[in-house]
Formats: sequence, structure tokens, C-alpha cells
Amino acid sequence: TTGAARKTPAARRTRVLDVAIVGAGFSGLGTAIRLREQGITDIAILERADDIGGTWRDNTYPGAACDIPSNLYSFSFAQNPNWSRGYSGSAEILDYIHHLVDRFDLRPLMRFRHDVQGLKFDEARGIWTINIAGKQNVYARCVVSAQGALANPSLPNIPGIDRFGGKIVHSARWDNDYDFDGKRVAVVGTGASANQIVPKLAKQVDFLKVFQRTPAWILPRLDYEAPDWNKTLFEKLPASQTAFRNALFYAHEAMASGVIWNTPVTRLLEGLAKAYLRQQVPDAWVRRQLTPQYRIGCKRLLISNDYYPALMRDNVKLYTWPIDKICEKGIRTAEGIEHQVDCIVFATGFAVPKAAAPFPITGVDGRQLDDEWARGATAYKSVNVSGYPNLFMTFGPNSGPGHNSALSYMEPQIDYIVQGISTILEYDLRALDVREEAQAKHNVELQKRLAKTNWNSGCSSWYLTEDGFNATMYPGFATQYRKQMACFVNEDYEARRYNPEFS
Ligand code: N01
Repeated sequence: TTGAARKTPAARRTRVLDVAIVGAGFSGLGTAIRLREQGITDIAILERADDIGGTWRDNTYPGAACDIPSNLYSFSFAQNPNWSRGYSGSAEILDYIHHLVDRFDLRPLMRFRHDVQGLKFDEARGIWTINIAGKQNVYARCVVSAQGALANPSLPNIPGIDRFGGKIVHSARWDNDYDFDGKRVAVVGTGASANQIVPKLAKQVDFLKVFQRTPAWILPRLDYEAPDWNKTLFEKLPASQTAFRNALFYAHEAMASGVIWNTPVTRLLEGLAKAYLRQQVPDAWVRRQLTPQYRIGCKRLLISNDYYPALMRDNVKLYTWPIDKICEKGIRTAEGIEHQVDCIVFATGFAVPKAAAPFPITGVDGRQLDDEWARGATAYKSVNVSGYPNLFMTFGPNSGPGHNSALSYMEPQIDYIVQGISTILEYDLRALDVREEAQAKHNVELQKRLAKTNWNSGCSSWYLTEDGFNATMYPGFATQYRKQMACFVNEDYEARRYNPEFS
């Protein structure tokens, strides 16, 4: 493309990329692959770390795995016939991501140790200035913000946390050099990460104390080791893998009908989860502690075969008294007991940018995304925000899956973004900006639908802001999301051309 941006006097002095992608995780890499397929090749991927992989590079805790079947947790355009199991571990998923980078020759696009600190749009030139920590600015006509919603670990604000004399580890920043053998360890949190950590750690440590604030709904994981004949079949007959993948997709869609909304499927899933709990935990008192008092789906539904058995081990104990404070030697709970431990594992989740941009973003006329999102993040179809032209987001507001593979939501987002960027480059636009009315209309409809979901049924979760605004989840099936994203609606956007005097 011959961008007019490069014809302006200022632009002539600076190298302006067609597209800068922030983040070398699944969605950043997927976007680069699809852009290249459309002939858009002037791309850089800015990554703050020194390697690719995003969440699968960062989460190296014992037991880290995906709770979505591997055949569904991979790109439809790059299926892997060789998954070793039904549900793969993080190392195998990271291998798959490395394989993608090699297969699609993405290494030349990478700029590692590029930590984006801010974005600013120059309306006259139609160029984004990307501020990088300790490095020169990068300039691009289009930016894809693909840095991930769950990238920054969150340590809870528990009094005394700085005074603890032992080891502190966060699930998303595991210390693989720390030797857990024979140690007394506390795990704080019982969400998806803790659910995977506890069974592995229980086998290694002397004693494990699990501090639960809210129990999770848990269903068994139907895992299996993939037999060789299965791999051969998928390799020789890719259509068989596509068919299997589709079957998994629709099974998850069926499950979503009970996880997202209160339907008979919700009751069925709750009944199954309670029956599973009864079968796994014989002690009635412990069972009561583990029985959620909120509707299934309100928080993330967990899938595990080994969490309940781990809690039943002699060297593991569940504590449900609230944590009062952290002392030099351990954790003090509200009933006055001090639990002395060598290490505290915080499986307390992530600092989710619910109502804040991932970094300062300055749009048209100096507007700040943080200000606009002060009461909760909103966007048009989760990818564009009015007043921030040529900026696209993956997993932006209200794009989170109910209970299906994140990749089933990611691919439609990527294809939509590619349509938008192609339009900008093909028609040589200075700015392609979603109309405010279109965004407002989209969000009125969205919030109406969100109000009827299980996420808004009274529990607290990382899906909601403190005042209950849901800026994370998409209130519908993945099939509906796909439909919403299938076509780039030109009339919902304002296209601005270059000022002829610059040409
Ligand atoms: O974090 P979470 P996570 N005192 O926020 C507790 C994805 N993921 O890392 O429920 C005591 O879910 C908190 O208690 P409560 C997935 O999207 C995917 O586990 O707030 N406890 C909760 O139990 C997931 O949803 C996979 O009352 C405190 C826990 O910490 C997301 O990541 C695997 C506390 C935090 O749970 C986050 O999961 C792992 C405090 N002060 C993660 N503060 C896959 O398999 C918090 N807690 C794909």
C-alpha cells in the first residue's frame, strides 16, 4: 500500500508502519498471520517480554493447563493433529504457539523488550505514536492492542503482606527455582489457577493449607491420552479433526446455555456438580464448605478431576475463615489462629483493566480513554472505540467467552480487525472512526442482554467492576458473536481522508 501518511512532510522523516500489534500472545500472532494473508506485510509486533507466548509463556505454575479441549483451543486455520491429550498442559500449548511462529515465519516481525507505555493519535497525519519504555517511539497508521486482559498478576491488599518473612509466589509469576519439597505452604485463592496448582503442590510439600474465600462450582474433566491412531487419522484426514472440533464447539455451546443464563441446563449442571462433590468428598462438613451459594456460571465454572481428591489428602487442609492479616511467620485468620508457613502462594488472579485502558491512550482532540472508561469500559463490537480511529483491540470490552474456547471468539475478532485495517489501507484513509451513535446503540443492547445473565446474578467476580458493571463478557453464544463480527459495517464508521495540501 502507498499510504498518504508517508507523503506528509513529517511522515517523510519518520518510518511509519502500516500496522503495529501490541503483544505476541495468541491473538497478536493470529492477527499478524491473517493480515499477511491479505497482503498486509508492513507489520511489527511489539512485545514487552523477550519471547512469544503471552499467558502460556507467563503461567508456568505446576499443573498449568487449559480447561478447554486442545482441539478447540487452537486456530481453525492451523489445526494440530498431534495433541497428546484431550486437555493439554501449558508446555504443549506453548509449543504449538512456537510452531505457529515458525510455520508462518513471524520471527522477523518481532520486537521484543518493547514495553508499550502509551498511544497518541495525530489526527492531522493519521498516525499513532507509540511510546516505548526506554526506547524510541514507534509510529504506525493502525494499532492492534492485543496485550491480553489477564496479563498483570494481582496481589491482594491484605494487611501485613510486606512483613511476611518467608517466600511469596504469585501463580502467574511462578518461581521455578524455589524448592517446594518438604515445605509448609499456604495457597490463597480457589479459582481456576489454584484448582490446578493445589493437586500438584500437595504431592510435593510437607503440608498445604488452602485458604478459600468463595468455593467454585467444579465439574469433572473428561481428559484422555490421545491414541496414535487418532493422531494419524487427524493427520491423514483433516476433515475428521474439523468434524471433531465442531462437535466439541457445539457441546460447549450447549453448556453455555446453562452457564450464561438461568435455564434448566443451569439446574442440570448444578445437580451434576453437587453429585460429583458428593462422590469425591465424603466428609459432610468439608462438603458444605465446598458447596457454592451462588448460581453456576456467575463465577467461572471449573473443570477438574484432581482438586477435590487433593483436598482429601492427609497433608492438605481447607480453611474458610477470612484472612485477617499476614504476619512475619504466616497467615492470621479472623478466628485468631496464626498459620505458620514457609511460603504463601497467591492464586488471586489478575489486575483486570475493567475500567481503565491498559496504558494511557490519547485519541482525537486529546481525549483520554481512561476518562471515557472511568465508569466501565465500552466499545463497538468489542474492537473499536469512537474517537480512537485506526485502533483495534482483541478481547476488548464484552468479548469474553461464556463457556467456550477463547479462540472461538478470537478468530472472529481478528477477521473483523483485518477487514477494518484492509479498508484503511485500501482506501488510503487518514482515519476510520466508529460513529458514537453506533457504539452507544450497540452498548444499550448489550447491557440489556447482560442484565439477564448469570454473571449479574449476585456474586462478585473479575467479570464485574466494583459497582457491578460488566465490561468483560459477551452475553451470548459464540455462534452469535461470530455472526456479530462476520461483516464490517461500513455505515457505522466515519472515514476521513487526508488533507489534499499534504499530498
Ligand atoms: O483468578 P480468579 P485465577 N483473600 O480471579 C481469591 C483464567 N484461567 O488466576 O472468589 C482471599 O478467578 C478469590 O476469591 P473470591 C480464567 O479466565 C484460565 O484463578 O474473589 N482470597 C478467588 O478464589 C480465570 O477465570 C485457566 O472470593 C482472595 C481467587 O483468589 C482467570 O484466568 C487456568 C483474595 C482468584 O480467582 C483468573 O483465574 C487458570 C483475598 N484478598 C486461569 N483476593 C485455563 O484453564 C482474591 N482471592 C484456561
